[in-house]
Amino acid sequence: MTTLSPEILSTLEGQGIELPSWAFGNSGTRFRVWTTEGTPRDPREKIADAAQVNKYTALAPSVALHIPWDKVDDYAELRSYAEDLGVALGTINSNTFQDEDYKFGALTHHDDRIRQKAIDHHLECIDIMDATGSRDLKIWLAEGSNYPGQMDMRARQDRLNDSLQKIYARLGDDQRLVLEYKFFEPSFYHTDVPDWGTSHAQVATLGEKAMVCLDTGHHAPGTNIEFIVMQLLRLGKLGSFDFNSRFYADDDLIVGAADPFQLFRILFEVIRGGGLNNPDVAFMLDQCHNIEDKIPGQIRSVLNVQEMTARALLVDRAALDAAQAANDVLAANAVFMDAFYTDVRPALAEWRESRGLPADPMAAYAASGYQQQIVADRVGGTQAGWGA
Ligand code: AOS
Ligand code: ZN
Ligand code: ZN
Repeated sequence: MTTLSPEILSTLEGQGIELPSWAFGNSGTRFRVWTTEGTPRDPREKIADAAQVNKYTALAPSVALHIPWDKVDDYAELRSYAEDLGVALGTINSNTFQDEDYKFGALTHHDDRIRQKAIDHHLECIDIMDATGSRDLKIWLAEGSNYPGQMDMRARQDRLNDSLQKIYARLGDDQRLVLEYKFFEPSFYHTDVPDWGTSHAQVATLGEKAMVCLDTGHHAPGTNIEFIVMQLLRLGKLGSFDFNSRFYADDDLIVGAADPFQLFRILFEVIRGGGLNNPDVAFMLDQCHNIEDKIPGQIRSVLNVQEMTARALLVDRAALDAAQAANDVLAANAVFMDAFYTDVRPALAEWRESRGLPADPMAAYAASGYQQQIVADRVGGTQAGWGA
């Protein structure tokens, strides 16, 4: 059995991956939102489910909220509810994609009233961050156009920058703003923040509390995502990850499910660039579980990240450096692949047990009866879902 060194194990012990509250709600595609029994009916139940993931893995110490989906009257109360369950409230995600006013833009809109409304929504999100103790405001914008000529793309960049300046000015000393990019959808001709270069160009003008958020599902097929990871780390501007996996577009499937090797390559560059267990680089999941049970879906996801992190930590750096310096193409590639092909699952299971965690968190959750309990308990009321 492959063993993991004490250094690797202590690095893994420091790993934390934030869970999205919306992963516990119902979700779907453009064609249908699927419902599952036992789905949370309010933000507290989502947090309770997220705490289960942490209970069985010790990998998920915080939960990201989405406003308005997770709107409550008393955020301080929600914070202590979460803390009692052993999790913190994390990133606050704004939402400018479901209000009719934002049909033609929000932070980029040419109508000052609508643009101010979108800015105010972000200021409200920062007020919420003050109450929840959250550090990060994550902004993903669904803005763009569908037809050439429809919009003045240049003016929209200028208005976006002005809006972001106003939001940035409201951040506290220990708070940050992360700007997520996505190459298409829901707009199909142009998107106002389509790529890391645009996100970087915008946040670079704001200041050091503004960073780029990289969602692994937001790139064109074939994009070398690990190169972007390397570059943003090099520039000190990689603020956070939204991890998920995709076969086609923004599929939001379980991270590491579609392409474990890509996840390994990304994590290798994170380690190379000093981004692992670095508070400046937040690890989050941005996923939906349309057809599988949501809590085990999230458990599987954080375990996948842990497993690929362990494999990436196994890369023999000295041997890799030597092979690279000697231009030994095949040796360098072999060092890399040896680590990727190493099965670390038995070593991780043994290590978990040594820390009082279940060797197999998936099996332990399934045996716990929690799933049956929430199915029985959560009848009536409206199930939370994507957009509710
Ligand atoms: C949308 O495609 C993005 O990935 C965002 O991170 C979004 O805020 C999230 O999916 C919740 O809606
Ligand atoms: Zn995302
Ligand atoms: Zn997305």
